[in-house]
Amino acid sequence: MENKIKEIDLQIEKFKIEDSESLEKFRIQFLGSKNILKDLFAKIKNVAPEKRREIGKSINSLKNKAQIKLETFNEKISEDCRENEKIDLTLPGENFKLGSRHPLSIVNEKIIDIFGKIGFTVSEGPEVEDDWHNFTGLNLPQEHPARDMQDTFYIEKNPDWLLRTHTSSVQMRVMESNELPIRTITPGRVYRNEAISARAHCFFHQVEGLYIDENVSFADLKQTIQYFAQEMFGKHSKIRLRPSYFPFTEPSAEVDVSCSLCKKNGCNVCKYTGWLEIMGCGMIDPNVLSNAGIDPEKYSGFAFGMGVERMAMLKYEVRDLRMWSENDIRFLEQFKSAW
Ligand code: 2U9
Repeated sequence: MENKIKEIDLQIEKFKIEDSESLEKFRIQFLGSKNILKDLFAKIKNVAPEKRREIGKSINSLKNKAQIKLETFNEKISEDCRENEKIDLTLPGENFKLGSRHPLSIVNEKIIDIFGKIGFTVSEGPEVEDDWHNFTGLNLPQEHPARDMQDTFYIEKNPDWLLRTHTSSVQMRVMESNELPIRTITPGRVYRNEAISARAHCFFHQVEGLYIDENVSFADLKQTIQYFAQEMFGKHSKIRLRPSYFPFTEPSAEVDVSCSLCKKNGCNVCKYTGWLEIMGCGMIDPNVLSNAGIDPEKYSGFAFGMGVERMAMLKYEVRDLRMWSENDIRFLEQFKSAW
């Protein structure tokens, strides 16, 4: 047995490893599933009991020796391969996959840009709001039936807190803490407790606008919206205003823009009416101005609000609201170019 061990020890030492092929042969012979060391281990039972321990140790150290030799040559051979690898510096580089702006960000930025050109600043505020800024201050006291129009997520810990249902809450804060005149827009995410479907979601994005000064009139509102519609949908766009109701504006209106797809001839996007609804607007209710500490006798103002998803749907003809928030890369990749 001792002689056999010595013989294998010599074999391990003398084995010439020159390339990956001989390395593999070495591995199979000394460390593979049917290696010769296994035969030795199997024969231990024939050795005299007092010598078994020592013999076992010797076979184990043979195994270690083979393992170390294998690892050393493995490293050396991979290094040699790397050194021999020829790099062709004239080959074109690999393409990095470029990300793209989210379509809602593109539309949001376009809206901000359009209003920025006529002096509207951007204001932001908290998504978790208190009742005053989201409802009561905006002429929606407790039990007001219009509160039902917006299914609200309340914060369990404190019933006075909620997820804002519109960015009007930010406008409320701006009015409370800014000098007049005010000319600002509030882009942001809003939340409503709705079942998710192609036509409704539990969150979406709005841009609302506010202009307060002395002598601000409905004509100013109409002109501002016409400017916006023409910048957004093309300079030949026309607008029409339909009377409506919002608790925070009086009078109030809904705004339609002429359908740029069919040029008012009728198509399935505008449901053969020639018009597309784009936003709501109105003159700020005097109660809302007083609630924010602004004298409604001296000042007046207009406000408007639009959904960014709706604008993006009209621009890109996407019919399913869920697409905007699923982050499906195949969908998002289509919006590589800027506006
Ligand atoms: C203050 C006073 C008045 C904001 C307004 C609308 C009309 C409106 C909707 C459009 C689609 C919301 O995203 S939507 O569901 N908004 O129609 N919003 S007037 O009026 C304000 C805001 C703030 C202090």
